[in-house]
Amino acid sequence: MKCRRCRQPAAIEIRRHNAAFCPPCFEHHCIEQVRKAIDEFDMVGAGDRVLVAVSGGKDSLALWDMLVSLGYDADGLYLGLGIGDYSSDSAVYTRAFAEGRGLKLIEVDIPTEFGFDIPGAALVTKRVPCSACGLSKRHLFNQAALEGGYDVVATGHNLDDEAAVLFGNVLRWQTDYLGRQLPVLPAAHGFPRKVKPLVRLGERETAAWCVLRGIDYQVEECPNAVGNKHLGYKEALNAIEDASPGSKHAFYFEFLSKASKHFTPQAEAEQEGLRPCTGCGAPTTDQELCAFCKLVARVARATQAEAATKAGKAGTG
Ligand code: Q46
Ligand code: ZN
Repeated sequence: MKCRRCRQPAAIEIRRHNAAFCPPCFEHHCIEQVRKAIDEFDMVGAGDRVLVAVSGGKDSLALWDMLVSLGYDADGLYLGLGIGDYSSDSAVYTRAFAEGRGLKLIEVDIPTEFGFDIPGAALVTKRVPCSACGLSKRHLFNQAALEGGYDVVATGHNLDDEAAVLFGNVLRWQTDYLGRQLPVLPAAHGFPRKVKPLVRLGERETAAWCVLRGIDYQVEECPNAVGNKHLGYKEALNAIEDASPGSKHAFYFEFLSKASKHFTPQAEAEQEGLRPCTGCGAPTTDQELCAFCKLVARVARATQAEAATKAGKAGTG
């Protein structure tokens, strides 16, 4: 197989594009896909400061690397979730990447700063860990961006992720989610702009990018991802993609061009009722405290109650 661009021997085949590339032309292909996504959806303007949400995995580190390669002013934000070895190892990969390239990394450690970890929050709320995790990430990404004066928060969601989320939302016709499933959410109501510049790249491509660029990344999945619906949807779509290359791209991009506009009015209406949280000032549709402040208060109450029970037992024992 020959490289589509230079006719040298190819190293990676991208069936979706009916193309194969040698290593240097593959890097060019990835950068062009990111450039195209940014231009097509007006993701980042001239002079914008970008905060990249980095997890230590292949997608977010590849994204940070690509944005810097494209000349953007991009710093990283790492959230310590307190998920055992997975979190401590992810932090090591993220710091090594930033230090090795002289990039600025902001770290927010949830256990240190807010007194809980994601597994603990899941126990208290009696919900799956991803619920407290997603809520905390959204809140803390917004907060860090606003505090640091960033215009844009960029996340490493790739085509496989977005197609799988779309698949799940369509299976249940979750119209509120469908209205917000866009590669760009504009800045509004005190939220920074949110962008997903990797929507034109699949996860095989981001993994290959990391290998070619010598980026060491966290290969392990979060233990809480094992067996979740999202992975099941990815597998189902992979089977369809194998039989019919290009299906994922068509599913997601045709949704954006033909269907998403039917769902955005509902999502926009929900944004109208926003007011500042009485605890932290973040915009919220809830009464008084935002969902994150409620979570912090709830975990603190549970921890105090547990401590009081223990002290009581020690006193009577
Ligand atoms: S949401 Fe869930 Fe992820 Fe958080 S708890 Fe792990 S799997 S890290 S993308
Ligand atoms: Zn709040």
